[in-house]
Amino acid sequence: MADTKFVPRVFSGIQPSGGLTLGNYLGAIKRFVEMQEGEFETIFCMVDQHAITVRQDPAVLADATRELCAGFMAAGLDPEKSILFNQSRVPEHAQLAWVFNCVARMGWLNRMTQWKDKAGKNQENASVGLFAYPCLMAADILVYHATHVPVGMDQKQHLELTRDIAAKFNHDYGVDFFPLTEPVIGGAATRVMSLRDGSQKMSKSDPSDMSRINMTDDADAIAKKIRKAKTDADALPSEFAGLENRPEARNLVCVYAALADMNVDDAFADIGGRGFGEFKPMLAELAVEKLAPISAEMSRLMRDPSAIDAILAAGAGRARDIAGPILRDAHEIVGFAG
Ligand code: AQP
Repeated sequence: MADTKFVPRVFSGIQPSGGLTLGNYLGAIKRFVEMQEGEFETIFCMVDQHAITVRQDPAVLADATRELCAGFMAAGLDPEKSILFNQSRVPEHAQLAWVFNCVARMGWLNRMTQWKDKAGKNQENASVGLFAYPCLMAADILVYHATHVPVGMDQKQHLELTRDIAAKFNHDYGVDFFPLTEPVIGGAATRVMSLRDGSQKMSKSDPSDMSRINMTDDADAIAKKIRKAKTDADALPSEFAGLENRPEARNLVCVYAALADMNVDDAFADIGGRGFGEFKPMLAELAVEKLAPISAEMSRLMRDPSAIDAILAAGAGRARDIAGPILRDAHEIVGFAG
């Protein structure tokens, strides 16, 4: 049986369902890099099987996967330190997901807000994969016995479901086999909002490009999007508490603090009391300073797609070395012969 003492291990993933956004960077990738430098074994995945739960253009998906890998590395993930790979290369994820489809209950999945948001009023026409997405996500995590998962706030509910699935599996089969994985949600920008609507999450699949900052945007595009970002007429208050009921202003302040590696209260020493005519150029300058080197490195890496493919293939091999024995043990617990 696999070791059930659970070595400290981080898993997280991002879908290659479009270009990376500032939300993905601040909510997830920046945290991945911090955890890579900590005491954890770190595994980061381009979750291409999640991406096809909604329609993807096959001509675009493979390159989007490579670009995501380039984004990971450009932001500081090192394939020598972290395992980087794409999900479809490691069949153990889908195999364990089937077991979890049989553990999770329909009612649990029906309550997922991402399912409700993405399926909308047209649930009959949504894919079965979109509905079962959280079971595959639980398998992504638990097939490595991952103990910690860094994510943005929007994924908190799916992480809770992952714990419910692990607990029910352990209970139903009378084992202590899967860990109850801890979500790691932190930093000043755990939920980066759309630049056009402070009530909506910044998202790669938002039809409006002006709603988001893409990791591949150049300095002019970043400055323009911040200049045109929706705000209100008032100057910034002197402390964070004064931003209640001002979602767009609050969002820009959180982005500023996260980019500056400050907590929001400290950020007010720089920006408190300023009008948007002053604050927006400060934010644009900081965003360009932090994001331009990442974007330039992504472009450089993307010039050699076969090198990225080699990194993904090597990462998949290392991932399978961990996932294979855990899946075999899970199958044995379930009672599969052979
Ligand atoms: N706006 C955000 N603020 C903070 N964190 C965010 N994340 C995504 N958007 C924000 C975090 O990024 C990780 C990867 O997310 P994903 O690509 O797997 O799926 P998602 O959350 O559905 O991201 P998008 O951009 O909204 O993709 P689409 O539009 O394809 O659905 C997660 O850790 C997430 O929390």
